[in-house]
Amino acid sequence: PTVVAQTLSSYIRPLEQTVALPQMDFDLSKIERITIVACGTSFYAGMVAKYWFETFARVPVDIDVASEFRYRDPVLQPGGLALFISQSGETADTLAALRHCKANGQTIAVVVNVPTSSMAREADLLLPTHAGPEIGVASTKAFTCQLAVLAALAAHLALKKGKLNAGEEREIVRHLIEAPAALNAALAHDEEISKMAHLVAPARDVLYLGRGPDYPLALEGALKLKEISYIHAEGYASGEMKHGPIALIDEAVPVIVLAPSGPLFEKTVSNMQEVMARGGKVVLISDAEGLAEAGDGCMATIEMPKVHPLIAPLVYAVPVQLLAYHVAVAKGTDVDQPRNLAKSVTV
Ligand code: F1P
Repeated sequence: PTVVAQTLSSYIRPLEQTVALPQMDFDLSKIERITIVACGTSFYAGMVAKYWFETFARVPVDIDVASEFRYRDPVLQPGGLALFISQSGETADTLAALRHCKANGQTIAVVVNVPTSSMAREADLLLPTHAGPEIGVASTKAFTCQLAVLAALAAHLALKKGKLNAGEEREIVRHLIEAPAALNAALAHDEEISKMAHLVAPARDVLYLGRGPDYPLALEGALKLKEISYIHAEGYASGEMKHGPIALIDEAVPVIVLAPSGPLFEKTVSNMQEVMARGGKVVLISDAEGLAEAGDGCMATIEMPKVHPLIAPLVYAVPVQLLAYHVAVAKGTDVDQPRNLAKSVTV
C-alpha cells in the first residue's frame, strides 16, 4: 500500500483529482495505436492495461511477450506508441524490442522501477514506478505499482483523446486514490491465507481462472506459484476451461477462481460450477457479495474488499501473491531466491 501510494502521488494531483504525467515532447492525443511489450509479471500488467486503454481511450492495443515480438514483423504505423513495462529495465528481450520499435519510428514509453536503467534512458516518456527495490527475485510490489501507473496513463490518454470528460477523469482518480486503503484491507487476510496454504501445498498441479481483467491476474497467480513453490500451475481465461483444460480437473487439482462481483461474475461462477461438478476443489476469491452468492461448496474462500472494477486488479494481486508465498513457506522453498531464476534476465 505504501509504495502504491507513493507511486500514485507522482501521477495524481489529489486536490484537483486529475492525472499529471511527466513532461513529454509529443502529443498524446495523436496516438492511434499502442504496442505493449514485456516479459513475465510485467507482461501481465500490460495485459490488464490493454483492457483499460481500449475501454477508456478507445485506442487499439497490440500486445506480445518480448521473446516472441522479435519473431514478428509487426505493422508499426507512424504515430504509434510502443509501451515497455519492466521492473528492472534491463530484461534483454524487452530492451531488444524497445530498440526495434525506436528504429521503426515509434514513440517509446517505459514503465520501469529502476530509473537509471537502460530502458529508462532510452524512453521518450519515462513513467517510473516507485516500488523501491524488490527484495526477492520474483516481482510482487512492482506489479501493483505498474498497474497504478498504467491506470493513470489510460485515464490521461482517454482525456486527451476526448473519450473522458473532466468529471469522469475525476471519478477514475478518486477510485485510484482509494487503492492503497483497499490493498491494506486485502493484506488483512494474510493470516487466513496462510492457514489455507496447506490445502494447496500438497498439489502437483494448480489451475487459476479469471475473466476479463482478472484473466491476467490468474496468469500472475499461476506464475508466482510456479516461481516460488515449484508447483506446476496454469492460468486460464475461465471461458477457455471447456476448450480443453477441463479434462485436467479432478479432486487432486485445486482451482483458484478470481471473481469480484460485477458484470463478469455470473459467467465466471458458471465456469466454476462446471469445475465443481467434476469434483474440482475450488478456492473462490471474491468480495462479500460474491462469496454470499457463490461461496457454498468451495474448498475455501478468500474475501476481498468490494472495490471499483478499475482497482480490482491491484487488489486481487494481493491474495494470489500471498497464497504463492504461504504455499512456498509451507513447502520450505526459498521465496526470495528461487532456483533457476535471475533478478533480471539479461541474456
Ligand atoms: C521480468 C521477469 C519478472 C519475473 C522474474 C523474471 O522482469 O519475467 O516478471 O518475476 O523475476 O523476470 P522485468 O522485465 O519486469 O524486470
